[in-house]
Amino acid sequence: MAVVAIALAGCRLPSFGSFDAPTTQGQKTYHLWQGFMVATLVVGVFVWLLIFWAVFAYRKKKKDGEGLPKQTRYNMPWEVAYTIVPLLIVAGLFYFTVVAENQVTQVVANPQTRVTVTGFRWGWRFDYTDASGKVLASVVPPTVGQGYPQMILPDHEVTRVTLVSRDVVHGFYIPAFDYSEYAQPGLLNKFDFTPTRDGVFDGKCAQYCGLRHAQMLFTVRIMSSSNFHTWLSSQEAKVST
Ligand SMILES: [Cu+2]
Repeated sequence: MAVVAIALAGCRLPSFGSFDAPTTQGQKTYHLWQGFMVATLVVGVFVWLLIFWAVFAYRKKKKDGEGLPKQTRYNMPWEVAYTIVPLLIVAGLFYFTVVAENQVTQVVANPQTRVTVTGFRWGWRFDYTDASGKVLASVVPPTVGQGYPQMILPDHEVTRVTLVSRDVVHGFYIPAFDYSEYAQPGLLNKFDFTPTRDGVFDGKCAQYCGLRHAQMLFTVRIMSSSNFHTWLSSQEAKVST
């Protein structure tokens, strides 16, 4: 059933409340979600049909006397079947989840762009570096009340995000990407984003971290690779002067 569900996920299915993510990684999660929802619907409709069939076929009729009707129990083949079939369904969902998670967390050896994202009370900063760790550009939060910082990503290129926290645990969450990751002090969480279309998306802290947690907002802008690299070089000039 799960196999059918995942196969169906390739078609134009509704989003079922999730986001049609603008990254190849987010697409894996998106399709997993669609597969889960189709599997859920198949099971749900099957159960509803059984319920309505039982309600109508075994309703109390005129010819039935008083008292309980014939009681049926201990049907071994059926009991074994309805134990094993759900176990198989859960095993299938588990399998596809592991496959999708591995695809989402897979990192390439040589990403074109690297950005260190630092969460702190209460904001985010984005430091673009080269492979050696030299800072090429920094996006820091504007002064309070002057808007929120923006992380810029190049389209159709791999960007390695190294996520860290300066103080407590924060949640780096971009709903439209179908992705969330903890920013933890003393830990470097690494993952890749490979954007597939331009746009601006909202991000926020998803882990309650104190008084101004609600102000830990940011946006993500995906722009063409050429525009991105023009922007990056203009920032490099600023950093070096
Ligand atoms: Cu936070």
